[in-house]
Amino acid sequence: MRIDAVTLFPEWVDQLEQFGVVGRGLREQRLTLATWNPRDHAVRADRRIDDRPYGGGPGMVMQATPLSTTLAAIRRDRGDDGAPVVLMSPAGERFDHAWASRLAASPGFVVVCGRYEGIDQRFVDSEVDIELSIGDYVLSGGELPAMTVIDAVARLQTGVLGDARSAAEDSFAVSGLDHPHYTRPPVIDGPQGQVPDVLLSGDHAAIARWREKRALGLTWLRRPGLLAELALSERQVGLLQEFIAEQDAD
Ligand code: 58G
Repeated sequence: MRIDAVTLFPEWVDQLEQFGVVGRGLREQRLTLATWNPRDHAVRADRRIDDRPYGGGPGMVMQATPLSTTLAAIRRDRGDDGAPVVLMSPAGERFDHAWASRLAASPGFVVVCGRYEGIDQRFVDSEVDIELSIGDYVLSGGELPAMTVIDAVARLQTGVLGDARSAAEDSFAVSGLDHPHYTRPPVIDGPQGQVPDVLLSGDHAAIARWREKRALGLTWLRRPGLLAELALSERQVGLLQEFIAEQDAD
């Protein structure tokens, strides 16, 4: 998969290459990330790509032309593969696991990071295919949202997750939230210091059952709306009923 990012801070977005599973995916060439600075396509001699808003008001607006010229260069480089242009914006559709899966299954995308008060709407109208938001808050630029999307999509690429764990088994796809995790030591001082016995039992079927029950239970407790959207099997409904009965007993 190839991802192109349009940003006034390419060195920042390029940092993704250095860390974690995204960095590994990039280094092992399952993933290509190219950054593009619209300043390199500025029309003005001073390399500025912002101007004052028509109609007045505070702040500056990103000009359409340097962004369109940057996109044209990206399309030439990608060879017109029909990759969608994504704009990170608080006005966008909520970015969620379904969006991450959809983008992970595509040959890639171009993500545009806005700055200032916004982008000339004519660029949005003529060039942007999808507007995405990572949540209901405004940030000073689209870079952190874009890096969030890139991370979520990159870790779903085959080979980026550990071999033992496919994207299809990943949290949200099957049972909503993930089950709790434990590692050594087996006992830490305090009332909740014991690792649940089943995880030390070596009984893999019992462990899988416990994990799925806890995952469903946590989703029921914390994210009932998400639970309602899952197509639970009869077996999963049974596990959840067991979890609820155990909760009521406590
Ligand atoms: C229109 C208006 C286009 C995304 C503003 C672009 C971006 C939060 C999110 C902008 C963002 C989010 C200006 C700065 C958007 C730009 C950018 N803040 N919730 N800030 O995903």
